[in-house]
Amino acid sequence: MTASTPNETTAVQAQAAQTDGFHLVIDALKLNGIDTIFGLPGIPITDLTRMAQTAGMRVISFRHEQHAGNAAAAAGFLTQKPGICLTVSAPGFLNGLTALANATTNCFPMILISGSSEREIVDLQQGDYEEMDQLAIAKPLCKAAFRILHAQDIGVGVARAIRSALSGRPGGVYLDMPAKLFSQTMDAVAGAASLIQVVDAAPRQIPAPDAVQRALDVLKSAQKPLILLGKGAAYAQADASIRALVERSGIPYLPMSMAKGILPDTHGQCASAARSHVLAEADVVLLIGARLNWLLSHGKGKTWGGSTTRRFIQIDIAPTEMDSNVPIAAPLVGDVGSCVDALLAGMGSNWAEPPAEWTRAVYDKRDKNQAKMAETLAKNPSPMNFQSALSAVREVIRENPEAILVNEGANTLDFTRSIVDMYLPRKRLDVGTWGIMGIGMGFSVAAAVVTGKPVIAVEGDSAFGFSGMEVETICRYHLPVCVVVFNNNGVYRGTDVNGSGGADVAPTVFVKGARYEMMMQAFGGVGVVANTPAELGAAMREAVASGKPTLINAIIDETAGTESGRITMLNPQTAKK
Ligand code: ADP
Ligand code: TZD
Repeated sequence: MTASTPNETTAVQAQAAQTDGFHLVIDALKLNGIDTIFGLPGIPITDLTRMAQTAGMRVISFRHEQHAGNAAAAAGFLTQKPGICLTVSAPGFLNGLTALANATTNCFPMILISGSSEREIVDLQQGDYEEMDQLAIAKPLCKAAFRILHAQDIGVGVARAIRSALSGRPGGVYLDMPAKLFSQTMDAVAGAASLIQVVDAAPRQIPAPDAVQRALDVLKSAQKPLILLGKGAAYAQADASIRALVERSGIPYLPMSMAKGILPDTHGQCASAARSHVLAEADVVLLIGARLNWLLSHGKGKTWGGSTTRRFIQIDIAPTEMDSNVPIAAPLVGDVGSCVDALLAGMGSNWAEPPAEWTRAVYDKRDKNQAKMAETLAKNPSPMNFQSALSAVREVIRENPEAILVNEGANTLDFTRSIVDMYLPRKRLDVGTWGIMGIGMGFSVAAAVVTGKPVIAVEGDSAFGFSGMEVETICRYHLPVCVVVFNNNGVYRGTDVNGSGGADVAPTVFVKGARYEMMMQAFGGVGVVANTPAELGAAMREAVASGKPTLINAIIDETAGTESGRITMLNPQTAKK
């Protein structure tokens, strides 16, 4: 064997010092503090998942891309870092797309990265494996969409995706990566230099001083003020400032579903149990990170007492949100933290509390409604109804305030939201702006992975079915998730009959007495049947204490549910009447 010449050595070193598309994607994500990928492998991204894991990233592999996408969205909401969902082309991409659109609708930051077929073949429609013009399809369904064709552009592409997901109103971003990109090679030093570490991805947006003064003037003039907190306020992680504003102003507040816990639901100024009263009566409403969409009856009509003189102050990072449904008297455009701090500074130390007549009326109403609710919760019917089952869940959450509650269904959602108090911010994840079913197991996996805290998923039996197969994922990663299925044998309830008298069951009815707990047992987890609140509470406590994946099949009276829960009026037949 002859010794190599210096020139040959340099050539070998140069060859060794190459990088490729796979590694540049991983390095770009890691450089930006992203350490987890939720996805599902296959051509052309299988090696990317392997290499990411080898490179020290957490790769959580799902059974269906929609749930990986939902996990990425929830991770984004919880951490203020875009959650990453990685899928294969066409069908995998489409499976992830629902989650991307849902994330965008909810203002959650996530990035869907999908492998795709070769441009040349797709554009000539020559029939490639899983051919689809994914970029064009994603564009109208997300906040931004980009395609990276060259390895040297990976740094820019990833940086643009991160900045688009996080800055301004957060949302979903699509990043298209044709198969060929991954195997492209380039000089490793040049590759490293091409990556971008995004500086200040979500810049603070300071509200204009005159807008702050206008907001304060409107708030000061109120006789019956109300503060309404939305999930934008929860996302903003300005918990201490929000609490200070609520307490210093002395104004009653109402949290939207995912804003529960920014202040504990047991706080003296919480008006949740007097919701109808405060919405109908308030003369000035300060919205903090909440849109006046269908969930708030568009800011008008019966829910709002038919009033046309009420004035709104709205804090939102998106200027175009203002006047989207009703006039906004005092728009306060900026990030929640900066806006709330500016209001606090402007309020000074001698801010007058709202008239006692108003606050007394609100808290009297609340206390009365809570007493009524306590009576209902104390009943112990057999089989359980939603309220009696939730009296057990309520206690377990009270004992474990750090647990994350995931919640979907119709009646299961509505009753849980109003019965189960939350004590800490960002502990409640649910169906959000669309009222979408199927977020359950994806959100649960993400919550467990990014927080390490116990997760309790309270699921309607129909809702659970959308993502039920992910119990295997939960078992595979040994996640501390306790799924409680409220089993009432169907969608909304289990008692509908086939109008034709035929042999098929009605469209809303499932197999009676289904053994959901066996699904968890099938993968090595714990499965329990609960027939009483005591059994349910005991099984939940055991699950939280052990941290073992658990599914509790909670048997609920099949006659207990209401069609569509509390949004029955949106059904065309009901709306017609
Ligand atoms: P909810 O359903 O709880 O009422 P929405 O999703 O309707 O809440 O509203 C959330 C709002 O919060 C959106 O309009 C969004 O633009 C806004 N938002 C999100 N993050 C921030 C932030 N950091 N600062 C200000 N507004 C924000
Ligand atoms: N598909 C999707 C993706 N989202 C939806 N919201 C629906 C269908 C319609 N839908 C609801 O709005 S709630 C619900 C469906 C199918 C399920 C209700 O039944 P459940 O809950 O068993 O989950 P309850 O507690 O028995 O009402």
